[in-house]
Amino acid sequence: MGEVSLEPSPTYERTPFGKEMLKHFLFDPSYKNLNHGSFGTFPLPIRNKQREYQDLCEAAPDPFIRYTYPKLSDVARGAVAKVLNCPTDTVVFVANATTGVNTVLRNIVWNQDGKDEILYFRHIYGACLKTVEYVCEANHDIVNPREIIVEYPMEDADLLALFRNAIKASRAEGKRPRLAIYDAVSSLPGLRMPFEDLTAACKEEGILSLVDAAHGIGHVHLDLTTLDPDFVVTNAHKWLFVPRGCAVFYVPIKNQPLMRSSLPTSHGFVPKTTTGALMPLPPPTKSEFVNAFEFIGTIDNTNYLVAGEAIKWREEVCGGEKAIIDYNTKLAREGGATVAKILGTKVLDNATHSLTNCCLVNVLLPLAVGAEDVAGTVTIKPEHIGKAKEWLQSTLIDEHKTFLAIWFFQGQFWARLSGQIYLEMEDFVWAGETLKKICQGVAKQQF
Ligand SMILES: *[C@@H]1O[C@H](CO)[C@@H](O)[C@H](O)[C@H]1NC(C)=O
Ligand SMILES: CC(=O)N[C@H]1CO[C@H](CO)[C@@H](O)[C@@H]1O
Repeated sequence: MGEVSLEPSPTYERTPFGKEMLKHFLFDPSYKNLNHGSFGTFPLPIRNKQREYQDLCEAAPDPFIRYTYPKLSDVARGAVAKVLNCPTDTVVFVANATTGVNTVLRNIVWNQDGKDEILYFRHIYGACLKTVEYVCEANHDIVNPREIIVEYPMEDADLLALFRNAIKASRAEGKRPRLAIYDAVSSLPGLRMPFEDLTAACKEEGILSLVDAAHGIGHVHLDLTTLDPDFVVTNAHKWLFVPRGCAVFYVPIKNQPLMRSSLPTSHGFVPKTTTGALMPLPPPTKSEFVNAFEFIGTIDNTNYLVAGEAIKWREEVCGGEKAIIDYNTKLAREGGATVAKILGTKVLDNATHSLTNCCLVNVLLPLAVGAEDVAGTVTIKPEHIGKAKEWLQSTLIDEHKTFLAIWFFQGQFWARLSGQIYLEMEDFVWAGETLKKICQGVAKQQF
C-alpha cells in the first residue's frame, strides 16, 4: 500500500553562481532579494516537487497521509541526516527553530530544588528568550535564566571565557547551570558563534547543550557526530531551499527519552500509564521518538518531503554544500566590505574574522545618534531611533524594491546583508549606493 508513482526527478543542469542563478528562482524581476536570511526562498523545481506531492495527496488523501507520507518522510530524514552526518533516527522535522527550542525547554523536567539555571547570551533570538522566560514562569521559578552579556566585536576565546565565568558564577551562588542555549550563527547581529567550542565546554561542565542553528544547515558546516551536542534545531527553509516552515530537530538516541512529547502532544505520545487512547493511524513501526514527531495533525507538511530534492538540486546545480557555503561566505565578506567602503564605515568583525565566517554580514550605517547634530554626519535624535529605523526599512521596500534588516545595536545603526548563490558583487555595490542614498534621505524626514 502507498506505493508512490512520482515523476522521476530530473538531472538538473549545472549553473554558474551569480545572476544566472536567478532563472531558477521565483523573484519578481524588479525585486532584489538581499535578505535571504530572514525567510529564505526556494528554486522553482523544489516548488514543483512539493506540488506533485500535494496533488498526490489530494488524489487519494487517506492512502497518502497514512501510508505514503511516512515513507517519504523517512527518505527526507535520511537525506538531511547525511548532510548533518548523523544517524537518520536522530532527526525529525518540526516547523521551525522556535518550535524545536520550545520542544526541548518544555520537555526537560527541572529539578525541584529550585537551583537549575538556563544560560544564554544577550543577543539570543527574541522568541527563544521569550520561551526561556515562559518556561521559568510556568515552572514557578524552580528554573531561572542567567544572561551572559556580550559586547561585539570580540574574539571567540573571550566569549568562551565569559561563558566559563557565567558557569562559575552560577555555581558560586549555589545554583546548577543545567542547560545552555546558543546560536550557530546569531540573527541580529548576524555573526558566527563559536558553537563547536561552546558545545565542548558544555560537555566538559556537564551542562545540556541546545544549539539554535536557525541559520545552520546549508549555511555553515554542521557535522553532528563530531560536534556531539545534546540538542540541535536547524531551519531548512532558510538556507537549504526547502519551502517554509521546515526545521530539522536533532536529538541523539541517549537524549530521546528526555523528549517525551512533540508540541503539541499528539497520537505518537506514549504515556507511562496508558488509558488506552484510540490510535487512528497504522500501528507504529518506528522508534517512539520518530513516531512522536511524524504525524502531529492534518497540517500540510509536504514541504518536509522535498528536503531530499532540495539537497539533490544543490548538488547538481551548484556543486554541493561546500561549494555553496564557500561562495556565500566569500560574497558576504567581500560584499560587506564593499558596502562599508561605499558608506565610509565598517563591517562588524574581529581580528581573526571568525565572526564573519558565515553568509551574513553586518555593516555600520553612516548615522550618528544624539541630541545635537554631529558635524559632517546625519544625526538622529535618540527619541527618533524607532521611527528612523522604520522609515529606512520601508523606504528600501517602497522606493528601491529590496529589503534589509536595519537595527539599532550598541548605540549605532547597522544593516544586515546575506550572501546567496543568486547574488554577486554588483548587487552589493548597488546595496551600498542605495543605503548611502536613504541614509542621506533620513535627515530630511520630519519624525
Ligand atoms: C513556528 O511553527 C509553529 C507551529 O509549530 C507556528 O505556530 C509558529 O507561527 C511558527 N513560528 C515562526 C516564527 O515561524
Ligand atoms: C578587524 C577588527 O574589527 N578587529 C576587532 C576584533 O575584535 C577585537 C575585540 O576582541 C577588537 O578590538 C578589534 O578591533
